[in-house]
Amino acid sequence: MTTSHIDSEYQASAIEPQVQQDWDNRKVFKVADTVEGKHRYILSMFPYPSGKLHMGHVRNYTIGDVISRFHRLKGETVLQPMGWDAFGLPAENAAIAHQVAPAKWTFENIAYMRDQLKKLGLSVDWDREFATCTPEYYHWEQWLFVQLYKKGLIYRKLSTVNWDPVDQTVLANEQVENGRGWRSGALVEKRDIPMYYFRITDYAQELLDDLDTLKDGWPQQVLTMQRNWIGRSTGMDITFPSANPAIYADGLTVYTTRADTLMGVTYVAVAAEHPMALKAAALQSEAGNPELAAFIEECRMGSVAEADLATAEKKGMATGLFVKHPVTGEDLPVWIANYVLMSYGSGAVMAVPAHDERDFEFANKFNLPIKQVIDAQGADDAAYSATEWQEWYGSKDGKLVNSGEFDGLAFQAAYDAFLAKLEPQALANSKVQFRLRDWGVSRQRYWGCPIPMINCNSCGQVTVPEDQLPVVLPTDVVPDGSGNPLNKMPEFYETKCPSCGGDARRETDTLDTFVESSWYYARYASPDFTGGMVKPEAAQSWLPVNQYIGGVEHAILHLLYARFFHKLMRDEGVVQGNEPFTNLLTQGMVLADTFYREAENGKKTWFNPADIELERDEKGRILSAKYSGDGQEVVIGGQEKMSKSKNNGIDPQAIIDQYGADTARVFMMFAAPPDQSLEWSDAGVEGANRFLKRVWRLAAGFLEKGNQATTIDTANLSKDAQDLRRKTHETIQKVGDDIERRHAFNTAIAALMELLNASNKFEAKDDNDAAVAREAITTLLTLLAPFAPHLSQTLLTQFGLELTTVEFPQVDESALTRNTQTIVVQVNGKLRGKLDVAVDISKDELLALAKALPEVQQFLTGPTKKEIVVPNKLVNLVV
Ligand code: ANZ
Ligand code: ZN
Repeated sequence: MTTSHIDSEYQASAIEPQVQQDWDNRKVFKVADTVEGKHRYILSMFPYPSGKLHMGHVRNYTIGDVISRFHRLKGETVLQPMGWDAFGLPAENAAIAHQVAPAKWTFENIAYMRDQLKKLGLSVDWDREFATCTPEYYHWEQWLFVQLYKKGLIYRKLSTVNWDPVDQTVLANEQVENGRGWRSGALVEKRDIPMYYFRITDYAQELLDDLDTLKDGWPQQVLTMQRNWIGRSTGMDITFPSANPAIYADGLTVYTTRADTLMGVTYVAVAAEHPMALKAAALQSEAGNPELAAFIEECRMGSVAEADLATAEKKGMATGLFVKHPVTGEDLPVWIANYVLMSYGSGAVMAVPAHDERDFEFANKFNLPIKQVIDAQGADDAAYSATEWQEWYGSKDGKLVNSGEFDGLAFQAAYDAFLAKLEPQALANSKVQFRLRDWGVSRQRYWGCPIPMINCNSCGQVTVPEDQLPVVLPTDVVPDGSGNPLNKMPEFYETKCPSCGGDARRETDTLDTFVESSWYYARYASPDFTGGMVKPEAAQSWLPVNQYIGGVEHAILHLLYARFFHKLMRDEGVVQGNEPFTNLLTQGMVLADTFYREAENGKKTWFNPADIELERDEKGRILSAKYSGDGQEVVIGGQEKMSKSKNNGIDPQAIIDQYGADTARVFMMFAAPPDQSLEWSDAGVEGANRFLKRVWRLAAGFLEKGNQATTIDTANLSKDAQDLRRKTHETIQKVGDDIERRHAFNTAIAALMELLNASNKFEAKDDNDAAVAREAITTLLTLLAPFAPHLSQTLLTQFGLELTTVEFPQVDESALTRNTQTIVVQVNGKLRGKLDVAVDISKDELLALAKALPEVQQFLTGPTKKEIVVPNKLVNLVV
């Protein structure tokens, strides 16, 4: 059965290209758009074509590949696709830096990275590959946009952006550094421009509720992050009637989750953009007081990020207007405060400085009254202080005080009582509020999916007719950084209004790139389909994704948007089911050592681990580190996430070139459980490589001997052969469970290492033994295949097995049971001998054998007085 001679030593560089070529030639990982029988869809988050692979990619794609290959061994049809998240800002930045069109840059990167991915040995159906920047893909994104716009699920409204007045361009938040444009250095301004929004808030409740259906398949932590982001809160809208109806007729409505503190309100605060603030500013400006208007402008210029607002220094100004307390009728001043967001609730808060930390800080700063209305119960009888904030002031546990008729009520009773009093006067109603905001998708950028809208002076916004889709993005454009180049291309924007036929202007904004990554998983089911987003039979066959794998940095936005899109597509009749990803695995970070030198001025220079020579003691502990460039010492900075800023990224290509993909894969899977941080270690990589070399030698050594026996006569196995068989079948059981149920790839590999050791120790003395050894080795190679597929395939071929058709081995239950056992024989409690006997031996037989042992007989000086048998363990003869 041995088909050809193989090298006695493992040579990854010799076998990996051959095996990969074989997969390509035979298209062994190709699947059809429709499938019958057991099947599974495994997806690792697709990469952005940044230039080259990093270790995070390698880890992500290896995990997905191990799971895919495992299920293929189990006889299932597995879809594992790969593609490119190809629109986005880095391509435009590269264009500006190197005068190259984003399309060209992107496709060159894709070509390079595709080659790298292939070298990793992924079992991907490459015929399904696509890049999201192609019209064939974004055509259907535009189609969906049009449907949603017509349904009212997309709308247009003014919103504030960062504007760089020198580059004449909109900046993303991360392009603003200390209030200045990252390229021009100009002071950034705020501008209001029209943007398109997806009405994701319409789905807020469903997005929240359906998290419950994912509780067995998703990490708890990710579910919590999604829940918090959606941020459902229940509270009350309370209206404070105007005290100056001549100036401002409507009252002021606030949203509160602490209606119980109503009697403690000492002022109300509105956001700078609130109509009441604007009204007051206009009035004062007319009267020759421009301060309020100036203050509003100052607030508008500040950061729009919510996190910044919460921690920023409290700023405020009185509007000069008043409202009436809805219960007492008392006049309360209306302030503008920078901690109130226009986009949450009603853009106004009832301030209760005694029980809310932000109000407390604000009241102290501006000398506003503070009135305690909740007692200090549960706070060790500590007294309330009007000058120092205590954590428990914000607590809901306590009874009302200083609240007149409401005194003594607890939270819920107080809520009910205020509602009962104010609702009949139309001054209050219960309200459910979500933190989630509608999703603004317009980007004033070139390298993105064109928004399929036309602006007509007479008709307003008109959708591009479906038969004119896709709106194709021109690809031969090199942006220069001064605004969106599409705005300078009449050949792109000049068009006719589909509605009135008059001259009109095509929308030049493009979509947020999160839109492309929100539905790519569905497109993979039928990537070439020209009749819609997904072919119905393909969606039916492959969706939802059974196992999704990716970084925890996508735990909130990407996953939320993809979940939202699945529901949008479902409601459009494109897909079925409510959720796109049944199971989610979030992989941990890849860490590596950091090394640096610190200059006099404290500035650190970081050295790449590849350029560092380590000196170790005999136990392998690092004594010192030297930069190979100058032989001088550097400081050891400890393990950190691989990043450009710490210069501690290790290039996967270098590892693959030196050791091969199988070593890189085995190291990554062995070094840590997939959801934990993985510490890069050269020693670990070498260890993985040694393991594979030993597997190779074991197999090559066996083949060398040329024994062809395959039939195991289980009734006549030596003790050693029985032990090896038991180990083989225990390993099958453990590896299967570790991969499938626990995703504990590291312990699966550890079990394979044990099987290797047991096989190495075993010496075959006859054909039966050789058949047992063959079984152990082919099992080892098969179980190793998900991790080291090139090595496995190459060696299995030598055993007459074909990896792409071989099946995951069956556990032989009978091999797991121990047939023989070792029994200790004592005389008068002292160990005198040992017996290997069948497990089902009778008591009489065992005693007879024990007494017959020569090393025992010499101590049996007379007839035995007592004969003690502890089953499966020992015999004690007392004389
Ligand atoms: C009075 C009060 C007293 C409040 C107290 C809190 C504690 P969540 O739970 O996140 O929904 N709020 C309402 N609208 C706001 C806005 N536009 N900008 C900033 N803050 C706003 O938060 C609801 C609470 O946040 C509300 O309850 C309100 O302050 C504040 F001891 O009302 B509370
Ligand atoms: Zn028109």
